[in-house]
Amino acid sequence: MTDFLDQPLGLISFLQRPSLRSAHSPTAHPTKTQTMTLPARETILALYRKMQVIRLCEEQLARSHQRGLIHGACHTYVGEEAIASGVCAHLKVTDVVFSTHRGHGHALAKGMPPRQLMAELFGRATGCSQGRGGSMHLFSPEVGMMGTSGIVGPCILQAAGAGYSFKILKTDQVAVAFFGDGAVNNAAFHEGLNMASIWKLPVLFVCENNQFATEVPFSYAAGNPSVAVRGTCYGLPGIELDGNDVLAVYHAAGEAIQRAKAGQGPTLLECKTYRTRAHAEGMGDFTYRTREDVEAWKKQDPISRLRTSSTEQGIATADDFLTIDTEVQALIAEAQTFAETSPWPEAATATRHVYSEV
Ligand SMILES: Cc1ncc(C[n+]2csc(CCOP(=O)(O)OP(=O)(O)O)c2C)c(N)n1
Ligand SMILES: [Mg+2]
Repeated sequence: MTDFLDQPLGLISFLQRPSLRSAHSPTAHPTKTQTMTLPARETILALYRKMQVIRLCEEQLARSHQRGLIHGACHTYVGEEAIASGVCAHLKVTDVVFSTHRGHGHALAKGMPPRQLMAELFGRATGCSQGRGGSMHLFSPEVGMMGTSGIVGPCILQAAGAGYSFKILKTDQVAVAFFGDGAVNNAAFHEGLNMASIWKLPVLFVCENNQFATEVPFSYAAGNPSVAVRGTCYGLPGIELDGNDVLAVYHAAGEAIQRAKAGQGPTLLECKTYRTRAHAEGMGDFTYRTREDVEAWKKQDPISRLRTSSTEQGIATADDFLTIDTEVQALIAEAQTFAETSPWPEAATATRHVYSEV
């Protein structure tokens, strides 16, 4: 048999090689058993609401992409909402987030209004980057959203750099880097974690391990399937958790941010999750993973999981969730109308913001 490595990359069919398929089935994905105190009911409902804002916004963006309203790429965060929501719930407006190509959820969780996000993807002057950036250049320093990026990896170094300046300036701010499993074999990961560790910087490294980098399974790309253990290599805590459990993420992020702010240095969180839409809108999805895998992971949907566990435990009622759903639907509908009816940037201003204007 021809060795896999002898084949041109284009001929590789991952589905023919079971060992290259997703390493974690939704029923077998590891969850660190922790004793967690449940947050207050208001916090749980706020987490639910934030996840719904991200989900409904992303679904609306997917429809808009199909209608040709979006200019440039559109990578949705559907299925991964618990991570941004659980982490950002602890952040103040002065704390900062450095994001990825899949960053709509990070922007919304950090406080960007959906209308500003949608208008940006539609290329309108009312977008957060005045319609010049699109999905992968979402900037809103006013709310601590320091940018999405089409380049995999640098957000890790940028967050370490921000942490370094917070340490020098003796502020109580924290910097967060969100990144995918595709970033952890990039040099930025190793340099960033090591420097943050030796200088005990107030940084939180959040790996969103959705098990694929575009179509490449992490189980194929990584000699060691655990990202969390790599923290130990650099002398910082690495915690693996169920990234579809918003309360687990909220709990772990809360402790990590407390450590960072107390001067005890950075933490690495590996949040196991799964994206349930294609890598980017308009791309095919079933050459490297199966419909069955995706359907199985949809059953681990973080939003329905929170709704079910909260109603079962008597924390909230079906009516509470329905009220939130209705409010969020109205918010997203308003954002869509705002974005569609917003003006285009003036052509005469096309060269503004290219060079510094003093
Ligand atoms: C430095 C760099 N290398 C390659 C790419 C091409 N690329 C775009 S998205 C992507 C996959 C990233 O996977 P991951 O980090 O796991 O994020 P996910 O898409 O799964 O959320 C790659 C390799 C890039 N944008 N930047
Ligand atoms: Mg990935």
